[in-house]
Amino acid sequence: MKLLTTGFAPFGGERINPAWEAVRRLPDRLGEAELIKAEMPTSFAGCAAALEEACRLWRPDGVLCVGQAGGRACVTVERVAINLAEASIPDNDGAKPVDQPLVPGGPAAYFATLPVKAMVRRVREAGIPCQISYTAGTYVCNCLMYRALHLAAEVYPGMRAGFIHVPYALRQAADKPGSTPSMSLEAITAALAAAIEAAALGQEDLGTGMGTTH
Ligand code: PCA
Repeated sequence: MKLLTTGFAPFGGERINPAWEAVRRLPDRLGEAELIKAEMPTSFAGCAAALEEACRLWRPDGVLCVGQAGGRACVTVERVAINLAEASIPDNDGAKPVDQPLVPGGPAAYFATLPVKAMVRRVREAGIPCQISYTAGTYVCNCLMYRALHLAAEVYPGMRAGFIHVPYALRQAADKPGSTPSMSLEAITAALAAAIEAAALGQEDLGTGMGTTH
């Protein structure tokens, strides 16, 4: 499986983005996956254009995008992307959309088409805390996940897509309040590797119940 794996540029005053730091540390081959790595601009418009260009160029069988979720304590595999751009801080191009659809007239939401539960289980088996998330937010990460799934739906049938959010790296949390959760880049990279190995098996997702009660 040719898997386009992306991470974002730093944003919001951070000096690094743990998503791209971990993605760029991954090997070029992982199990059944041949990885193509690309850094995405943290910009609503820019990431959509960069993703379209990368898909046109590489024709991947799958797309796994990775982003920073500062404040989350574990690795989270996203289940759903929504057709909404609503920013509380400007993106790296200064855009701050409010109540905007990402794709006017597009579906309200898309579910991830990578095997979310199998990925979560594999990351946990690697000894790293991991959960399913049912919201990728309304900022640039949700935008990229929605765009990838929309591109698959409209242009590249059969291309699977999904998204993983990762916590701050240790060094980002070092000068934040003591209760700020973080994870080592080594652990984040190992989590991505485990998730990719599961995704690259190309199987249907597990039938196990994993949801939340609130
Ligand atoms: N995280 C942001 C955008 C880029 C990133 O790494 C988000 O969760 O939307």
